[in-house]
Amino acid sequence: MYDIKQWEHIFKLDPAKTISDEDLESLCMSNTDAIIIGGTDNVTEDNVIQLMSRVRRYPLPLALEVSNVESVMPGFDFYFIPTVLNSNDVKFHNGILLEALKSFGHVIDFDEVVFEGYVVLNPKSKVAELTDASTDLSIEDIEAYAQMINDMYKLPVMYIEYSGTYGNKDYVKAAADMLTETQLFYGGGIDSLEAAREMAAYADTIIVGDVIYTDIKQALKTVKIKESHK
Ligand code: 1GP
Repeated sequence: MYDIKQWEHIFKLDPAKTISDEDLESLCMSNTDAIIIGGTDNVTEDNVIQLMSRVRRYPLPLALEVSNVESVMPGFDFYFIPTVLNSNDVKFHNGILLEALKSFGHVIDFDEVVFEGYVVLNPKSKVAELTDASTDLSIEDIEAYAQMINDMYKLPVMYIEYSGTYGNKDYVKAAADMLTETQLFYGGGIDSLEAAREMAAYADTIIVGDVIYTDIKQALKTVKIKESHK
């Protein structure tokens, strides 16, 4: 069984975007710890199943980050379930989840389910717009969210999400300093090894997305954070 706690680096693939076999192979054969399939827009049963079967040729853990109930399917090692704590819409806290549990609660293997406490911080990102997130947060807000996630909800993962833009490392550090049990994920705008190193100094796990589609070489270089840790 895979141990998520050990993961330092993850590539996140968007099923709505196109990737060549060659690029996919180089990502899967890099030293990354896992692949997540997930996106905000146009995630369908069709494009998820296609990408899943392509990634499954390679021997690394594969997770689905669930964005809608329609595109959930068996065959993944893990199911990452976001709850967006700074969303103003209860649907993105537990509303979608309630519907999903009513339909599928009896068949879910909860050993494969990882609940992620999201804090969305880029106001221009699709995820912030979709979830109506309050992104204008102070360091004190971040610390309180970290405490909420670590000490009260006791979620396994806190995800600081700057999707599409590089974040404020002081915020990532503030969260990291509060967490004692919860694993800290950081994602957003990592487009070089330097950026990856900077965030990996605070976050337990960094997530690299967009740059895969704009500069595959730089994307691959981000995996080198793992060498410097050992
Ligand atoms: C998106 O956190 C991930 O959900 C990664 O962000 O696409 O900006 O790399 P980027």
